[in-house]
Amino acid sequence: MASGTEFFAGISKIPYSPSAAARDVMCFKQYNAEEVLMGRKMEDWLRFSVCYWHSFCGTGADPFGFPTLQRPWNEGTPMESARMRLHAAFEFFTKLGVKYYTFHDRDMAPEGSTLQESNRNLEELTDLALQLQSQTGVKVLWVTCNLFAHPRYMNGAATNPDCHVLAYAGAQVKKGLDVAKKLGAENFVFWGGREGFHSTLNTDVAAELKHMANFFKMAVKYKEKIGLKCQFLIEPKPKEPCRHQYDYDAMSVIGFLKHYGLDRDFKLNIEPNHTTLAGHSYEHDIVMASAFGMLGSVDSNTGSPDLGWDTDQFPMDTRNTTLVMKTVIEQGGLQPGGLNFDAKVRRESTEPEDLFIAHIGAMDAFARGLRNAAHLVEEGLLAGMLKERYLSFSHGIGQEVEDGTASLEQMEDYVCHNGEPAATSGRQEKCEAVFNHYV
Ligand code: XUL
Ligand code: CO
Repeated sequence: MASGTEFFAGISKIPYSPSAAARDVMCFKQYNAEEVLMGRKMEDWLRFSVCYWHSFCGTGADPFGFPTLQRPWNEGTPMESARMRLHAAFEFFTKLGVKYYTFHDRDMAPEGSTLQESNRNLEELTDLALQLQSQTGVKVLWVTCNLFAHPRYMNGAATNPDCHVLAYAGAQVKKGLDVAKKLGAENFVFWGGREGFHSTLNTDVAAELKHMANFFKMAVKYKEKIGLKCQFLIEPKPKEPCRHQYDYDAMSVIGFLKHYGLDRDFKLNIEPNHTTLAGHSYEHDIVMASAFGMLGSVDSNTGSPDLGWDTDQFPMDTRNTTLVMKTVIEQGGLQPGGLNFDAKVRRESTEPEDLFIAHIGAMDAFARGLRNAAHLVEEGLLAGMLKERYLSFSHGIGQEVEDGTASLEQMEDYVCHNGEPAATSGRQEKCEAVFNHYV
């Protein structure tokens, strides 16, 4: 690396060793980037990405305790450490063999005391990022603006009651879009961290939602103006930090986008940890977003639903990864989105090696999920059972309901001629047993 420092000394490129022993965890046992499954390389189905904020800015600090993770790149002035962090991150990406990364503007470069200074910092750091990208071939899956950490955003960014704050957020997004273009980002994410409220008594909900929609319209317009070709994504989350978040879950965001005529300009970045916080099952929002043609990307992580807050753990459960990859295969892939590890090692996992082990384990869990899902989809047993369950819609009156041409009079006529419908088994346990065969 050009910085001259090797941050992960003693660790070389992670190999694929399918027959390695259980105790060998610094190798892939499932993820074989070049292997072709269902006509596509594993790396192209999975499109893994490492996130900058948890893995390179994270310190292990939590609301109850100080940093536990001693990272050599977090030393020096904010600009010095930003440069070191970038070198460390690219060393990590290349050793791990991941082709994409994601970042917030303020992870990449520190915020200055004015917008102009922040923009200069970001310009300098993204010059270096561009250089490292072309040296290594690593690309940006998505970039996003941090519109939630600075105190100015405490009452919201695009939904702030003060338009001065909204203007600051707009200026920040303008620069973020310029950076996305400069670095060739394939997507741009909006996560509405402070876009919500704590009390209905001090909040004009209708006004805030309209302002947020108009804010997104400004972003769409600027994207078109500068010829930025990336996909826009909104990431739903039901709570944390706000009590009520506007982008509660997939269906709330889809409803919002359709209401304001933005559904052609945005897709969704679904984070399963947020989905379970909304009280849904792990795969629920993946399936719902995909059903509407709106599943753009996945923040691959998991939570501890028994805790009820956002723990951003690495996704290691192969049942969950199989369910996600089943939907991804069924919709023909995630491109230009991918599987971004919005996940952090536990604050007790203090070794630099733990950062590798976490990513390797999660990549293997997804590779295993991909293998399982490909097998399941190729054999078509579940798809056949589903087809059979809805067979009555393939002919006669069912076909007319399907096409939207039927009337209530026809329904009445049909029942008068055919009487009571026969009971049919939903066969849930059979589906579960078949699914388990592949996991
Ligand atoms: C917060 C979260 C964010 C977004 C990007 O819960 O998931 O890190 O992914 O701002
Ligand atoms: Co996320």
